[in-house]
Amino acid sequence: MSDTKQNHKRGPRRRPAFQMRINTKYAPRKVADGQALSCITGSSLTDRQMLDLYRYLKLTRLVEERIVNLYRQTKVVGGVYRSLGQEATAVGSAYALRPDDFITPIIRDLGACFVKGIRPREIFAQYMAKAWGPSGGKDLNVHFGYMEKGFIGPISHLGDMIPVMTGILLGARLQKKDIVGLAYIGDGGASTGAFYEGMNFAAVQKLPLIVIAEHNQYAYSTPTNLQTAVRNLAEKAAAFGISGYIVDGNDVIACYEVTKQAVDYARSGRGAVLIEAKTYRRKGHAEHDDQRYVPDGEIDWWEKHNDPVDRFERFLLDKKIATKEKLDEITADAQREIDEDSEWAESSPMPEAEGAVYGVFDNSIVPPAFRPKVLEN
Ligand SMILES: Cc1ncc(C[n+]2csc(CCOP(=O)(O)OP(=O)(O)O)c2C)c(N)n1
Ligand SMILES: [Mg+2]
Repeated sequence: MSDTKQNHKRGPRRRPAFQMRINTKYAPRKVADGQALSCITGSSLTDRQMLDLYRYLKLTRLVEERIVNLYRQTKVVGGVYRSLGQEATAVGSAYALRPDDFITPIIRDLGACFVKGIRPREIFAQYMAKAWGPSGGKDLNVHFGYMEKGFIGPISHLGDMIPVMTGILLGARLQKKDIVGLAYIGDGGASTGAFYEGMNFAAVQKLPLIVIAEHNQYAYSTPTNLQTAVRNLAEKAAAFGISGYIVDGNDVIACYEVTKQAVDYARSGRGAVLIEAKTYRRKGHAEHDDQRYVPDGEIDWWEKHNDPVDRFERFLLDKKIATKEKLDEITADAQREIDEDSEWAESSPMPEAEGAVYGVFDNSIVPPAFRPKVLEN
């Protein structure tokens, strides 16, 4: 009996069982006692790009500090959610995208918004609910998007932006657009049904979706081990038959490199990727959270030993990519922009009350008879 016949008799060849593949090339590394953490070497980034990354990291930290200041002066409308200690994940990953690629950030990803081209002045205006902010003073301060700059504003419901980004990528494929989508999710959000449905559909359709699961150890006050049984969020990739990566979320270069690899993979048509970024949320869920549920010494340890900005500074100085003076100059320049921009935002107007009726329906197609009086003026 020939081979062909034998195969025919047995039916189609069975595919081997899915092998769990978690790529740990960029995962956190242990260092010898007493040795300070730095960043990975062997990057494809130029020195100029590295200094660009440094500026984005500092800008994120300093803008958030200014927002906290404004919040304490009661000028902010709504809550303030910091990304303190997590800035490298957002900045490094977004830096691996092209300008026409899309992101959907969550509350810890201000740095990704800067990389996508938003200015501090727009952020300050947004937080103070001013008319010149991206959402024109409407909705929650973190609910804003910027289609022209390639980012989709999140809604509050955890997980829901995963199927939304999946839909965007399916739409883009039908329109023959070559874009990649990067969606961020927290460790808590990665336990929602929406996350599973969105990931599953993207995996089946081989859509170019990259999901960065920011494992910052808490969801509100709940430690991760009390809400998911996996030790590594990357293990969830096995449920969808896609590749999972673990990255040191506090190493900005590792975050760039792992995302770059995932972007190249997704763009070449091989499908979705799940990246788990191991990091730590040094502030409470929001400014009003006093973190009394955090064990003593934990936050101090991360601040002292694993701060993403300190690590990158150490790297840039050790590798002689920049001098201390150069880094101070970049910081002063970012600070200058922040001072100018927060002043601009403070002096900008509050929205007109009538504006509330716009942006809900497409007012250009509402028949005049049904238009509220206010739209006729
Ligand atoms: C479906 C859903 N459940 C609960 C909430 C309430 N909620 C808002 S933020 C949050 C914690 C989010 O934690 P995580 O996903 O780990 O993100 P992190 O804040 O740590 O970045 C919760 C439970 C929500 N917004 N949506
Ligand atoms: Mg979390």
